Amino acid sequence: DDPELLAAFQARIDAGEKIEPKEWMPEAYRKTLIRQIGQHAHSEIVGQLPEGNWITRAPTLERKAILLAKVQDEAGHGLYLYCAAETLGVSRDDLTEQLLNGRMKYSSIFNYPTLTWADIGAVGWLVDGAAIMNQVPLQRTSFGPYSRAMIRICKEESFHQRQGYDLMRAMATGTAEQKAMAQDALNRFWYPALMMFGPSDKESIHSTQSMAWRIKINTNDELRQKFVDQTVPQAQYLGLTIPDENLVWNDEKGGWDFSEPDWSEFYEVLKGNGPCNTDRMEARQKAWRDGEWFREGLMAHARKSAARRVA
Ligand code: FAQ
Repeated sequence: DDPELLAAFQARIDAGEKIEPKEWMPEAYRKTLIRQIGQHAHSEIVGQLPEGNWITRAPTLERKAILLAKVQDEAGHGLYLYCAAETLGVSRDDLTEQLLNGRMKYSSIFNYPTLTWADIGAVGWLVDGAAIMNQVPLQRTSFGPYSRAMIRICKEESFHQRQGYDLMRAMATGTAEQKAMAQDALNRFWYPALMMFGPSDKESIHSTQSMAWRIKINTNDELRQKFVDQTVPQAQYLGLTIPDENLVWNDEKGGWDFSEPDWSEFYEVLKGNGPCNTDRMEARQKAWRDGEWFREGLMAHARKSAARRVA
């Protein structure tokens, strides 16, 4: 890339301007955005699976309607994000193919199973809670279409987080058995939720460049710390215990000290060796195969309508 163009581009970023799809951008900026937005879109789509698993078994009609609406919202988020990625010159089919052949990732968190109904509460409270912590700053990301998608997504995401917390509250104030289920869900989801923010800053390969381009606004560790600080009092209010013996308030930094997740587990999950990686990919492969006749039908219909307009 021409150094003058690069300098002018960086100056626009530093001035807080939004970059729009048809404007000049460095190839590496475009590639980073496709990677991040694409992964984010795939996460929303794959993220429907752990919760979809409980729609038929929700304990009341009200909880079922809420869960159904939430899972539908996630599909919508995936679609906004695929549209944002498409403005960078990549097609949705291409992105889907890259997910299905393992060249693109989705969030590690969705490779963990939802074993009990309390897990649905833990997903809303912790997984959506972590997602919002990461996505609120992304509303100010430098690429216009991504930033606008984030504004809409964050509104829905905060409803998701609250429904999760409300479900946990119902469980935690229920029978002793229900409270134990809530605690067990917290125990299993705590560290995987911390991993959602990505590796520690020392290990994060993309952070420095992505922050210089304002694709990312905060480092992985900054957001993880904010998430812990927000979540500890919420757990205390529920009367649940965060599964970390090293959790202690640090007056000096004005935040909680906490244990790092087991990073070797994180990298194993990324390599495809998490508890549900195979199931999740098989479910997506099947959905793609099962949808083939429908995609073909839509294309045939589009061709016919176009021909009719010409005639
Ligand atoms: N899982 O250098 P960094 C949701 C990869 S929320 C898998 O730090 P970066 C809502 C990373 O891609 C979840 N891979 O990377 C919902 C890179 O590998 P690569 C989705 C991860 O990009 C709730 C390598 O590790 N949210 O879906 C993870 O600067 C409930 C090195 O890492 C977003 O995607 C991980 N957790 O920072 C839906 C938010 N962490 O690509 C349904 C947007 C890192 O070179 C139900 N994304 N890696 O092969 C971001 O903010 C960033 O991409 C980070 C990672 C922070 C995730």
